[in-house]
Amino acid sequence: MVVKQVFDDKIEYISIIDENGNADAALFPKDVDDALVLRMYKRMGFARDFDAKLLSLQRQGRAVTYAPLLGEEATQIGSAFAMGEKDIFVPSFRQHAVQIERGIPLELLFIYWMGFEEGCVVSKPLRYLTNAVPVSTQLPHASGIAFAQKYNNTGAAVVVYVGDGGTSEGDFYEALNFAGVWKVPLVVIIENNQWAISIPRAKQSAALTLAQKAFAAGIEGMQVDGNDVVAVYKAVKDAIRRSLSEGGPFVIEAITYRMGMHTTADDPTKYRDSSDEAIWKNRDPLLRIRKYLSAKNLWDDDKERELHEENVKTLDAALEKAEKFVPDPSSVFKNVYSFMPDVLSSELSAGEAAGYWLGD
Ligand SMILES: Cc1ncc(C[n+]2csc(CCOP(=O)(O)OP(=O)(O)O)c2C)c(N)n1
Ligand SMILES: [Mg+2]
Repeated sequence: MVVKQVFDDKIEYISIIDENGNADAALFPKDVDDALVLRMYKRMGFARDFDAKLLSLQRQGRAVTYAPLLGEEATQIGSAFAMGEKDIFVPSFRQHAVQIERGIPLELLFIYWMGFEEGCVVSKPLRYLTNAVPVSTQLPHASGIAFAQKYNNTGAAVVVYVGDGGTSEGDFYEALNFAGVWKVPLVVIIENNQWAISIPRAKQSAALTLAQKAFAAGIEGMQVDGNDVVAVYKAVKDAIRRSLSEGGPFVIEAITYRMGMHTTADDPTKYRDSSDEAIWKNRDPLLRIRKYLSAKNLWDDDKERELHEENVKTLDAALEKAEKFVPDPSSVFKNVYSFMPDVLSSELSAGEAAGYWLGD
């Protein structure tokens, strides 16, 4: 009889700037200077203002629905800053801050949340997929796109996002399995915000970490403090570099918290303990960087106010354009495929002939 250990691995968790704004000097990435931290802080502030604007628009009936990112700014901004120009971004439906940083016009994002198909049209030459609302369907797509990058030797990686709940879907495992076998340049960011609508993380999986799900596919996994923008930046940057140089995928579980509701159709007070919310309020991703920068005399209340005023101006200008947008209902038939298949063109003609959408 033989008894031997045939599998042994570990999950590391990294955090660099803590809740009080203190940085771990030994872990601090060499390619991150004060100017970069400042830039990332400002963009987190922009993301928060964007979020507040969309929430307010929805409450006024000027947007149909919205999935807030409040609390998840560091995961999104840190990872967006880590991506290279060529890298391809594949979101689920909550990564508005990444969309903004990747250059998707603000106006288009407003148009999307106003419910118009045109908001889904990829803004070329940017390299990304549009939101995937069916949970985890973006993952097999991302694996396939990553395979194409390897096959065509483009030197680009694919960065795909999925929620904690999304890791329970078959698509998640299938995408990881494929990525592991073909060693594609794929970085999977599990944006673990502790909730999948009303299902808490503990009821989502009995696994101690979600990152360890990577191991079954022969992929490396790690956890990062998802409320620490510097730690996320470092983790994602390293993962992209490694996935390209060693031709293998990587899974990063970013531990964060959905401070708001799942979407504007949801009310978390019905299922969530407010004491939990208070704990995470102290871990606010903006607060710690503000403390970090203030201690270095790089930030103060005046700068904060100016930033906010500037953000509101930028957002209002984009919104004004978006609200003048006249949608074309036939666009639901367009942009689905690179060409319009017969079945869609005959439906489009029938619809036009019946005048379905020409009236009020
Ligand atoms: C296949 C599928 N099942 C169910 C839903 C309904 N639904 C939308 S979001 C969501 C929860 C997603 O949770 P998570 O993956 O943690 O992402 P988060 O919303 O927290 O960002 C569910 C169940 C859906 N959109 N698609
Ligand atoms: Mg979630």
